[in-house]
Amino acid sequence: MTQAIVTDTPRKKILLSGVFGPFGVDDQWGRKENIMELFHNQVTKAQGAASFRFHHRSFGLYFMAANMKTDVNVLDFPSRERFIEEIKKGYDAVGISFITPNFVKAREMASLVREHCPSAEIILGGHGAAIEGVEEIIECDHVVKGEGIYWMRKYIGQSLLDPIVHPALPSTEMQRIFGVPVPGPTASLLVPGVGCVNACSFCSTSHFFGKKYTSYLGSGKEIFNTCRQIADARGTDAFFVMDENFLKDRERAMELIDEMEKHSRFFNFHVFSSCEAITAFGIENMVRMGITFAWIGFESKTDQGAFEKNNGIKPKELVRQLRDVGISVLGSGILCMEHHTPENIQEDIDFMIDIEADTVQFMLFTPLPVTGLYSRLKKKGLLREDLPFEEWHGQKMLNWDHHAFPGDLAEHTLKGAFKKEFEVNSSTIYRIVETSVRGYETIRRRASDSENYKVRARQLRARMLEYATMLPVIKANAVNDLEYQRASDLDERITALIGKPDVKGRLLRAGAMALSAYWNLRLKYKGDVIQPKTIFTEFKVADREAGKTPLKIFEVSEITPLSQDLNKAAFVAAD
Ligand code: B12
Ligand code: SF4
Repeated sequence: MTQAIVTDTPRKKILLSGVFGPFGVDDQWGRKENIMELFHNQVTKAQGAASFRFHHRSFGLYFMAANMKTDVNVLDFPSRERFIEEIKKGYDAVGISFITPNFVKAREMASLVREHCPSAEIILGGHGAAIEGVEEIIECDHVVKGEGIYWMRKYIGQSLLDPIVHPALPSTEMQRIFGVPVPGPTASLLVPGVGCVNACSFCSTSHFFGKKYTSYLGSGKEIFNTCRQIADARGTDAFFVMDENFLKDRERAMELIDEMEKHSRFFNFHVFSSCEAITAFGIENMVRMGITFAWIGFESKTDQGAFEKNNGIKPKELVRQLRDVGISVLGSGILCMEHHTPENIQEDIDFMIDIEADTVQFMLFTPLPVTGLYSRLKKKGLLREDLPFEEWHGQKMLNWDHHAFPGDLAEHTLKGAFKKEFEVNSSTIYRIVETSVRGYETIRRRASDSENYKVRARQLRARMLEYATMLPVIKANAVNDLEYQRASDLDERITALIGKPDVKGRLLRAGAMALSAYWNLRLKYKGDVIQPKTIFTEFKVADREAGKTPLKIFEVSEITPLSQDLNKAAFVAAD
């Protein structure tokens, strides 16, 4: 049954909020390890001043708001006081989006709603909603375990068959390396869909979305049209693709390439994808698609056969091939898995270092609610249910009893892994400059192959020039002699390719040096915590009808068989 649902329900006024800050500090609500930053939290955290400092909005909130025909306000990164001030204005419903480690914050917010806005219904959503029995331990009226747009549409009485709209959003708010802002508008966000069918046992996102993929943009054509509109609105052709396994749908990805080539519009994409999907899609196609960054879960030495997605893959070779064509790789590894002991874990750490990715994420093996791993360890009685949820973030403690890693051994092992990876492979920014040089060297030789390759060579040259500005800063802050030497050699290699920096290039380098000196002082005297700014966005129906929206939004989906299926799924999920 896929007919539209339209009711005469009066419009509701809704607040959608993320949890309150401050973030990344030890207080009654959170922990210092739980930083609201991707790289500094779990990737480049040991790299000192060279760590990437990026803030990302709570994207799901804007997606839901943009797709609802009712007045919705989005409150992102509020303080507790700002949240109270907002709910005192009065709402029919307050949606709280949270993840497991932010459980206590969500519980506090729900009780604040009951106190200051008692007439509002409380809706819990996001990955924290998967916590077993959450409805009993947090005051609430609804818990949404899974996809949110369709649930919200049903809640407000909106037709589920309305086209999906995609807001034009920056993928990052703040983007600095060594205190130097990355120039130009940040890449735009693109959300083609949520979930992944691979269902790796530890994976929260796959399990949360029912081990299936729910597509918002069902075809390559829809993706292309969305990209074109967003790129024109935001003035950048680069996209950060928030999709767990973007290349898995090969047909859709190939159609996107065709569209780009047909219209001579060549976007760049940062993607998440698994080894098996990358191999099936092919590196040549990744170049044609304009992929500049790939996040790949290698997890553990593949010859242990722990993950089907990595069967038969040679990780080191794959990474080398990708970097040789200018695609930076973030390799992800899991530490303190069941087979790990203090004696054998170094082998897996060294494996992740040896693949020579641009950067590495190390995460502790963390069973999170709703995953297969969680059920299995719970059944075995190994889950540490006494450990407060604030600690369930995978960057300090294990939330299960691993007899080989008692006390703080897991934390030490994790710290040691990040430190060694940095010292052996140098800073991530150095490696990213190197990848752009390697890519330019390869692709420029193929520039005459097609218009696509010609554009890709030009893009790589521009990227190389932009990143090369950082080389003096990298040298001045090198972690060891090896990094200093590597950065000096790379600078010479760039000079040999395109000559010495011109006046503008020299000025940019001097500017970067000054900013990095300031950043080092800031770190020394004020510490490294940076809080994201509060963002309040009003999505009003009247504004939308008058053609005014706080963010540009685009109707992107046609009613395809895929979205029909999705509607069926949404009926089931919402009932
Ligand atoms: C972007 C991101 C971040 C950003 C956070 C941005 C922000 N402002 O919150 C950064 C990089 C800072 C970050 C940090 C962390 N993250 Co994070 N992050 C993600 C990521 C990659 C994408 C989330 C996203 O935008 N998805 C796209 C949108 C459209 O989907 P969505 O958010 O899930 O929203 C949909 C539904 O969930 C639902 N929904 C969401 N909220 C609500 C609210 C209501 C009311 C309703 C009805 C529905 C609803 O509807 C939406 C549309 O369908 C996910 C993985 C993933 N691919 O989803 C991990 C993920 C959410 N992060 C996770 C974790 C654990 C963390 C960290 C602890 C770091 C870490 N150790 O991994 C820190 C914690 C930071 C903090 N202090 O809170 C886990 C959560 C696990 C869990 N079960 O709770 C995830 C799932 C990754 C994983 N490990 O599997 N993260
Ligand atoms: S391939 Fe990646 S996104 Fe998909 S289930 Fe496995 S870990 Fe999750």
